[in-house]
Amino acid sequence: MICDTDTIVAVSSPLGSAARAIVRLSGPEAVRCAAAVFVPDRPLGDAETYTSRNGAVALSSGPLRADVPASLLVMRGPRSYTREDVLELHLPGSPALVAETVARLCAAGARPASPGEFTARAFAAGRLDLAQAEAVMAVINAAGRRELAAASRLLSGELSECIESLVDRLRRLLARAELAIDFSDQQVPVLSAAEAGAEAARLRDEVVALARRSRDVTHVDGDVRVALVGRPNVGKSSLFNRLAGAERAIVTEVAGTTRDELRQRFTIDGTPFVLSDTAGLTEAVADLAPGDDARRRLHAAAHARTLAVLARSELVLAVVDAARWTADPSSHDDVERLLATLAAPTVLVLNKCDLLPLGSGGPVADGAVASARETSHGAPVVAVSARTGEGLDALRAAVLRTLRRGDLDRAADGPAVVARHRQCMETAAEALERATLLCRPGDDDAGPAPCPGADHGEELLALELREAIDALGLITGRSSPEDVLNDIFAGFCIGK
Ligand SMILES: Nc1nc2c(ncn2[C@@H]2O[C@H](COP(=O)(O)OP(=O)(O)OP(=O)(O)O)[C@@H](O)[C@H]2O)c(=O)[nH]1
Ligand SMILES: [Mg+2]
Repeated sequence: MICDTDTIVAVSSPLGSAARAIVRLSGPEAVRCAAAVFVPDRPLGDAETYTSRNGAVALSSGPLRADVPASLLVMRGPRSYTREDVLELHLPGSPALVAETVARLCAAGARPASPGEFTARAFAAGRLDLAQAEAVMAVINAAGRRELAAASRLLSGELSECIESLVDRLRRLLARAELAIDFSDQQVPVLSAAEAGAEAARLRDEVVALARRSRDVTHVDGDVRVALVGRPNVGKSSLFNRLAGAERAIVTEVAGTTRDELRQRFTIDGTPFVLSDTAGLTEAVADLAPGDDARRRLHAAAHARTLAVLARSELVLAVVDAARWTADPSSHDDVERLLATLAAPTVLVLNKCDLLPLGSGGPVADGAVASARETSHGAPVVAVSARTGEGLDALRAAVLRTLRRGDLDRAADGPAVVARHRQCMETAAEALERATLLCRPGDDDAGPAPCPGADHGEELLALELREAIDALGLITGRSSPEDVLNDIFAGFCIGK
């Protein structure tokens, strides 16, 4: 679809009867096709760009022939939306007249446009990047003034500029990593592990900060979306029921009970929220037996749904099991990684504190909170028990505080995004987190980390940097595969 160069036609105005309708053409044969149905008062051939012609659409040939007054707006490529010749026929909004006009344009050689095909051509011609193309749809669908303002900011290219500058820096770091690969058999210091690690960590933090400051254009006027995420069985559904004040989510001792997103509205001090319970995040997909494809697909699908919920959320409650947290410090690494890369502001929730000696107010819980703060990348930490209700008020207060802080950040200079963009930023942040870990000096027990300078260290670093570049490139469409593009444009209306 993206590369077609034939001439397309579609009705650009809403369906039904109206005072006027617009039929739009784009492509190399647009002028010739228009000339087959429209009789201008002056010749069309020499019409300059952004000029119009009055004239008439000849309704039918033969004795019933009637001319209907119409006008034609001419936008010559490359100074047009698609950078091709674009023509708009403005005519009385009679569905019968519009249908006959389109049929005759098709008979003259035009083809009916697919949804979003005009914008897809604008994208393919470099007129818009992908984020701006998505903004076009957001502008059309905006339901309120604030949504419209946010969509217009996305259309202005503000997000794309931020992304491009991050990609430039990533490319420079990648170039140095690749140089280090070329010189790896010689003692030439091209890139030290410390230097690469520090820049990768800076870039990771900037990507995450950008995502956290951003606002979903489709949701600026609605309730704030809060997601509960964490490993299976940590008590997400139990907390969901507590916060929502209803026994809606199924709670069992079996890990992996929740498979789908479950949503419920609730309020804290009059502020409305939509809370989402999600399937537990787990690495277990990789651990499943190779033959167990059905379970693997089930796990992968649940995992993907949780990631999609995360990308749409304005606040994340990352839940861990407090008993496991105190007993197994190696479980902290996962949480640290999650909190370093989440695109939304986060509250770290230590649940099941009733299982600790003396509950959520006791010294063991205090110790757990203190160690969690060290790992939480600045996110507030709250100790709770979904079973007894302890700490729930503190959790509600932390939710409000974190959102207010997030709101201030966003109000200052946050870019407008759609959920897909946040997901891409998260993928980039995860790759950069792995790049940062690669560059850390190895501890003696674990053996040397594969940092630059070690065997294949530069190759691994380059791999992660390329993944981050590709993930960010998906936002602007620089690295988007054809099927992703087709999916996005298929969500457009016909005629845009
Ligand atoms: N002691 C104690 N048990 C809890 C608490 N919260 C949840 N549980 C128990 O932990 C088990 C898992 O709880 P769920 O709420 O289903 O956990 P989940 O995180 O939603 O699990 P998945 O949907 O499988 O990912 C159940 O047996 C709960 O009764 C708590 O605060 N204290
Ligand atoms: Mg659950």
